[in-house]
Amino acid sequence: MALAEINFDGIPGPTHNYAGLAHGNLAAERNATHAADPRGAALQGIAKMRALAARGYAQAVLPPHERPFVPALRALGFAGTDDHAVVAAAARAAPTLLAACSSAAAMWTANAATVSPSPDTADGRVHFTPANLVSHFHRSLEAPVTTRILRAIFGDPVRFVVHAPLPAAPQFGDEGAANHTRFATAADAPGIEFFVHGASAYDTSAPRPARYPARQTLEASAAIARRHGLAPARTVHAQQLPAAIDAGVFHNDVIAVGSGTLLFCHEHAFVDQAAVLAQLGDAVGDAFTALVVPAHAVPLDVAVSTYLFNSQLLARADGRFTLVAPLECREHPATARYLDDAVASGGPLAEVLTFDLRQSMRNGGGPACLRLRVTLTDDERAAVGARVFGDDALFAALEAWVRRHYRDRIVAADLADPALLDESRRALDELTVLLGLGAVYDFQRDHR
Ligand code: SUG
Repeated sequence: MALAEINFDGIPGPTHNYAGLAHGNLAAERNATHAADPRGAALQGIAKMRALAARGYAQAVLPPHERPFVPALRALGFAGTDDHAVVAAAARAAPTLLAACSSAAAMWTANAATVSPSPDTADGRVHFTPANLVSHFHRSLEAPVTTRILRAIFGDPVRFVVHAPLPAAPQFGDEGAANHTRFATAADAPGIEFFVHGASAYDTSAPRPARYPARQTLEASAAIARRHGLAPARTVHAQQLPAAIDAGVFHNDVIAVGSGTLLFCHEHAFVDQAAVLAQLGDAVGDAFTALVVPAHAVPLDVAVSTYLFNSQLLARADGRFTLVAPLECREHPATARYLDDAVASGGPLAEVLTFDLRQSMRNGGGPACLRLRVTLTDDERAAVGARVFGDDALFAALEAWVRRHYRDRIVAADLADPALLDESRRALDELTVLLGLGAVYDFQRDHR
């Protein structure tokens, strides 16, 4: 049964804005007062999908979430005769909470879930654990809706299990596939699943960052490996270097990316890095290759500002990889030089494609943040009922949909505009029909 990786990219939502909500995410903190362009954000994301699909890489989409999220505002005590009045009450009393409930952060689908393909799991089904994202309130709102959306797409219980998110407590902080990598020696071989945590919740003797939060715990990663039925011999856990988290590496995918038998990472990615690489080598086998970038070539702060490692590694027929990187990597001399040399050396990187994803990048989201990798057999793919797989017709329909509904400028004050709530709901209502998803949003369920 042929197994193929499908990239499920998030579509930036109609309320995309910069609110400085993510502590330790330097780009998001720096751009807090910038005006955002939701239309541009969505079109940049679709352009990346379109280009990769045109090169033959399987592409699918995950929809934005409903924002502003009125149920959360009501839960926080903002009341009113209708939803507009609730938004107005929040805008008056607590604009920061309105911004948190208006964030389009669900676009970063690398944080939607951790996915274990069927060859890796004890029961032979594809397992999904939606991330609880408890480290930030604005992101924690995503978990129940992501669960609902994944269940709408992967509804066949014979082939798929969409678990509930882990318990919503800091001890089980889980940020999904951004801290998870799957290696495999051949397309159909069982994978080696590599989980990276920021800290252990209970082992207080282990090192931890001093300045910024460690978002993923060892206990969360271990619970996911257990519930997905992964073989311990094919599961590796590692800890992120606390100094890297304190330098702005808030997820492992800001400092490492892996695929097939290749790991591309910075020299300051993991605690006891030599031991981690040796363990991966043992688990993956002789073909395992670590392409480790030294700090003298790309200092940690440059890795964070360019998002060199927040790239996609796409397998090629010749066994090498295409690196899909942010445009910022071409613009910085250190990363541009590193990539030119890497390609010229004839090593595992055959080609580098860069994309302008600046709207997302300003909130700390690069190419890899915007996609969730789901590896499926042909039968599993055929069992997906929703129309989420990308082809020219779908991309054209999505672009037209974005141009019809999205604004090209949003600043903090716009979040209070009652028309934005209506526009956003109209857009999402239409999208669920376009994607064949059914009523996945609260506003569709409450008002029908
Ligand atoms: O959780 N930014 C997101 C970016 C997530 C990037 N994802 C991966 N690395 N996989 C975050 O920090 C900023 C929102 C704001 O400030 O408006 C934000 O949530």
